[in-house]
Amino acid sequence: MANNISERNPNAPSLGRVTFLDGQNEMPMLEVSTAWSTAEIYLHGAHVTQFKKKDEPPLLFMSQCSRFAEGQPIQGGIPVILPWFGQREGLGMHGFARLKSWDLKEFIPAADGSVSVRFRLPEAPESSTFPLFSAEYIVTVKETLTLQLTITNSSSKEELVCEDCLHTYFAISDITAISVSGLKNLSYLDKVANFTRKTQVEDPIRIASEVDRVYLDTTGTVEIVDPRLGRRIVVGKQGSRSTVLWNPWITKSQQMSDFGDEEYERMVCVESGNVGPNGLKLPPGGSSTLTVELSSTPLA
Ligand code: TA6
Repeated sequence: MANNISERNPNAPSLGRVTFLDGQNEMPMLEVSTAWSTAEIYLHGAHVTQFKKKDEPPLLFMSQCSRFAEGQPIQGGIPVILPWFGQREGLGMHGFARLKSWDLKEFIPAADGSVSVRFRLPEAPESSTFPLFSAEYIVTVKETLTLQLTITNSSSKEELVCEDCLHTYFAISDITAISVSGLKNLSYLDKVANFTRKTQVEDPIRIASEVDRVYLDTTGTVEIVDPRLGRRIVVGKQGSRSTVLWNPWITKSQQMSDFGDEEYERMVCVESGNVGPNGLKLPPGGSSTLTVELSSTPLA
């Protein structure tokens, strides 16, 4: 194995590159380009806003109405949800990690042509309601996109009870044309029906109304089949026991100020994490790593 760039295999893919740019609203972002793909990552929330393979449409959905502002979540891409999922009384929606500017610790153009970028969540006053914890996030770009979110309980005496989720928005041709598989027979909490616990019977799943489901105790891979785009998106994961499937449909889309009224037609969220009954309980010094690998292949 070449131990440095000068000894690289001449047949290896070209080295990846990282470019620092001013993104929307002049917020700092990185553009990562490899032989296979490009990705965009904002320091705000360590938020991946785009991943696109050279011969495919973008993999991720970004709302045209998204805000890019301090203290506001970016709408679309891959929100990093930590240390809680969902609404918390007086604390807001989906934690504070996605609202902070993460510290860029290093980026590594590897000999295999991939690029890994490592971020660290800075100390935050909001975390005073939790035992001391640290979070690191590594984004690896190649022909796939791999995300690794590690949370560590830095407290010497308290248990850290928290939730984590990579809340990925996928770009699709039309919500009525796609199907989602990999969730058959699983138990889920139906947030559209007041969190009623149900069992997934339909497989593959078709979406024709608002869907907001937290599937429990599942470690499996989920696939999104999009015949009109001619592609299959595969969501693989490790260190995750919950999968969330969400589409806001018409009414909720109209109620979201940072989301277009018709944008529900071109997106679906398949989110991977540990939420609700699958939430994390880390002993002092304990850590948990949530890994998600996103890939896509042409439909045969
Ligand atoms: O994960 C689904 C969900 O919890 C929905 O209930 C809806 O509130 C959505 O997240 C909001 O996501 P956003 O990225 O707009 O914060």
